[in-house]
Amino acid sequence: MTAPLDLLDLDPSLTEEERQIRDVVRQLLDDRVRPHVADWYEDGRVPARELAREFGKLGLLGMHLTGYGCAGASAVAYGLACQELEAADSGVRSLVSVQGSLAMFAIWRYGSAEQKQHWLQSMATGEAIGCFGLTEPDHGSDPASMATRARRDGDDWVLTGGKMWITNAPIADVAVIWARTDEGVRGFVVPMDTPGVTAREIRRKMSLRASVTGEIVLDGVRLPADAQLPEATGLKAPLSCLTEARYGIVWGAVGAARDCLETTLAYATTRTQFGRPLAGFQLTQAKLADMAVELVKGQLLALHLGRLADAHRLRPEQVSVGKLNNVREALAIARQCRTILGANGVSGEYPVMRHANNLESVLTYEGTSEIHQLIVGQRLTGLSAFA
Ligand code: TGC
Ligand code: FAD
Repeated sequence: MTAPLDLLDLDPSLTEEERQIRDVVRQLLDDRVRPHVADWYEDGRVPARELAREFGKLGLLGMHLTGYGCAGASAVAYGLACQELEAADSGVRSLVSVQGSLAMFAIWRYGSAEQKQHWLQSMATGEAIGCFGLTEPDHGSDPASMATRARRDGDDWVLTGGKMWITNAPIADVAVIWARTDEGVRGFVVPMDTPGVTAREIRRKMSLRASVTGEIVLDGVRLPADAQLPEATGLKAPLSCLTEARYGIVWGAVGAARDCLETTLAYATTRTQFGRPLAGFQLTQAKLADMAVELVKGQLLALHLGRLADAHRLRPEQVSVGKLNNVREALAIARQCRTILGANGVSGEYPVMRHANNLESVLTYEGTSEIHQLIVGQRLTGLSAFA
């Protein structure tokens, strides 16, 4: 028997191993995250280090990478893990995405043997936390215009500038920082205790409150020559890291939507008005049916992209199709679910408005919806409409 929301029987099309990984991740989140996440969200505090160690023990950090203690899981297995993580909270999925798909991936793909040896094992266990600094206060969607500068001084590099909206920055041990040099954009592995580096937490977020976000100031930060990622030349390098993280979001967003819909189905079948369950009204059923259809379409899309990734055939603009559709639809589902819960929909006792608020960030980060529309538009027309 498949779950009622699995209208298309997708579950049996997963392998036994994929289902097992998903179920183990779901259990960890049921035990360690779900009972507390509403409080973390309300307080704007999350025990990120503790969680990272627990996720590390389960092999979730850099899960799709190989070597250095990483699990070497398939893209579909990693996606299923992201779906479960974001069903708990988008901020918890972000912790894992930024660590594994951005910071670790950048070092794993573009780093020297020494950089990999030094950082990857401890990042895989969650002992060391990483962050990824691309966005700046004045340059978000257009990282090619970044102002952070790295200049040579003898054999050293000196970095000056600032990064904004950086997930995990205030708690990170290491940052992958992207900066402009005379030769173009380059990446640097920057220990956060390097003199000249400061990180300040961004408070008063109304979204992703169970995630730590910060600003990084780089004030004449002197780094040895070997801090540079040797294989990263040009903007293509950070953009390729984004493709990794965006892929996880394709799956994660449907996790948040699924959690909203499961909550709402249970609520609508038990709450009565006018002498019958909310779920018995045709208008409610129309909403539930439309949302369930969008959910399975999103899951199908994620699975299709995952199978392409495992066949090494996934292209960045295909990831944009998934990120654009699944985040947009997940947010629509969260908002619609909220209406069915009535006043309870605005309460933190239910996860729905938390997911809706989180998805506002997810819609913006890793490329806004408009940026993904333009990426797809460029693929369709052959014309770039960015600038
Ligand atoms: P453009 O000329 O199009 O591209 C420059 C070079 O990069 C290549 N490329 C990619 N390669 C791999 N993956 C991708 N996704 C790629 N996109 C482009 C491209 O082929 C080209 O290569 P080459 O060999 O010709 O040099 O660059 P552009 O300056 O026109 O910019 C294109 C645009 C707008 C799509 C890009 O700048 C963009 O994606 N902007 C959005 C910025 C963004 O998404 N930032 C995210 C920051 S990290 C974050 O938000 C983390 S949130 C926390 C979490 O993940 O949970
Ligand atoms: P802008 O680029 O100023 O865009 C504002 C609006 O203008 C958007 O609607 C956008 O779509 C639109 N727009 C921009 N250009 C165009 C165009 N050419 N055509 C049409 N519309 C356009 N960044 C990191 O580097 N690392 C992180 O870890 C990270 N974590 C984040 C965590 C959170 C909670 C948030 C909210 C953001 C995070 N970001 C991170 C930053 C994120 O990637 C940026 O916010 C995002 O790329 C958008 O940039 P911006 O906010 O500067 O918006």
